[in-house]
Amino acid sequence: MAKMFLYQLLAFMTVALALAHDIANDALNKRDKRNLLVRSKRRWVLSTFELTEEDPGPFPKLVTQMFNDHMDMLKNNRKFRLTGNGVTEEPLGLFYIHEDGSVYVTKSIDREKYPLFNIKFDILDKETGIPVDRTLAFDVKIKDINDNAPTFEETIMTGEIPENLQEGYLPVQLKPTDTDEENTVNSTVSVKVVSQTPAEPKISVKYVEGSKMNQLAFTGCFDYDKEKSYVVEIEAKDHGTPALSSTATVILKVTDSNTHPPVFKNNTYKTEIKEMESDKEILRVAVTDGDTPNTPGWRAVYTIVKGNEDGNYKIVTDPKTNEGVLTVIKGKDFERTTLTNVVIAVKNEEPLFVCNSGRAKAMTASPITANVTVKVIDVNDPPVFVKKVTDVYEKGGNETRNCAL
Ligand SMILES: *[C@@H]1O[C@H](CO)[C@@H](O)[C@H](O)[C@H]1NC(C)=O
Ligand SMILES: *[C@@H]1O[C@H](CO)[C@@H](O)[C@H](O)[C@H]1NC(C)=O
Ligand SMILES: *[C@@H]1O[C@H](CO)[C@@H](O)[C@H](O)[C@H]1NC(C)=O
Ligand SMILES: CC(=O)N[C@H]1CO[C@H](CO)[C@@H](O)[C@@H]1O
Repeated sequence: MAKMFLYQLLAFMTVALALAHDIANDALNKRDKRNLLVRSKRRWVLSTFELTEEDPGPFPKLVTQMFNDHMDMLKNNRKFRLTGNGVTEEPLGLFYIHEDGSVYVTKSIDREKYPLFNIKFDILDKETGIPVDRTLAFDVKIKDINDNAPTFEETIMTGEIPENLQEGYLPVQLKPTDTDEENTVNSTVSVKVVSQTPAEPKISVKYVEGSKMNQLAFTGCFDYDKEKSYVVEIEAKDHGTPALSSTATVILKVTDSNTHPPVFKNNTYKTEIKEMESDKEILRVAVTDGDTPNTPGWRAVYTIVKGNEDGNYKIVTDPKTNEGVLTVIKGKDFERTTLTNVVIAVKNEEPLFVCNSGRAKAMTASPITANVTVKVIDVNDPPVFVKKVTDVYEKGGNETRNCAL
């Protein structure tokens, strides 16, 4: 095959030369033609030879036999020379040529390190060392075998997942790589979960369309109160024969979400205010919450849902104690009210999350309320009124009385 190609090539070269130098050629002898060829900068790739990587030998091993029509005239005054990758360039001395034109390889080659060698080939005058023909070249392509297992970027990966994560993807991307030849079965990798502890919710590997990437996914819901951490063993396996594989461990840490609503310590409270009193704290209400303290699922948000139609009160959260602080902001008139029922409600900053038979649901739960009875105490003789003495005359009468209202 290589031999035939070379003959065709030489024929072509001769034609090309004849066209380029048709006038000069008549005057040139064969030797001059050869010099012309040598001077040319152009190189010809004769052919590509294939060697399989990690060949066990024995070495040296014959790669190919070089032919040249000048060989017939050699009469032992010519010699061959190889230069280039694997000969005079790294890795040195991998290939050599015997004086009969046979090219040998001296040891096994790792394709993942050296996938291709470009080697130049000259015929020299044995005495002067001057090339007697133009430089030719050939490639040695190293054929892949499945000698690399796919590997994950890290053998131990960690991820944090909020307890209230809706089923679907987990924030763990899996990007295994396989250094065997691209776009072949030897570097095509499948990823799967081989084990997980605890077993629920079920964790799997899902291919993300478009991103050409695998990601962990799950069905069901996590429960921080039951399990706070998961250990997932994953495997990457290539499609070679036999297939090679490797594993990695993913540790998932579950973080608490709002799965417990706040509950008032008391359902009813009593408090009092003095008539017309304002900007005064009148009650503190406390809640208990099963979620992790100082998280949005634990922090309470209080509101007044009833009894504040006139805007007399406000309720805020004490950031230190998580208590609800009820304050009267506008004095109440005794004439109108003596007992008020104020209904306060509480929820958490984060919506309540409930998992019903393995299905996550963000709940809009009915508000949790408590009743506060506010008693407005009548304050006698407020100083402002003492001064305001008014004369009142009895209609139709001639008697004058002083009345303090
Ligand atoms: C994959 O590797 C095997 C040897 O393990 C080899 O025979 C085969 O040619 C390679 N496949 C491809 C497509 O390179
Ligand atoms: C609050 O008072 C209302 C009547 O005004 C009553 O129906 C409700 O049960 C009370 N709530 C609590 C928590 O005591
Ligand atoms: C809450 O209720 C308990 C009894 O359940 C009682 O001892 C306590 O005084 C009450 N606190 C308030 C602020 O009403
Ligand atoms: C001016 C006037 O009408 N005076 C009368 C006030 O009332 C007394 C009785 O309570 C009468 O005797 C006065 O004549």
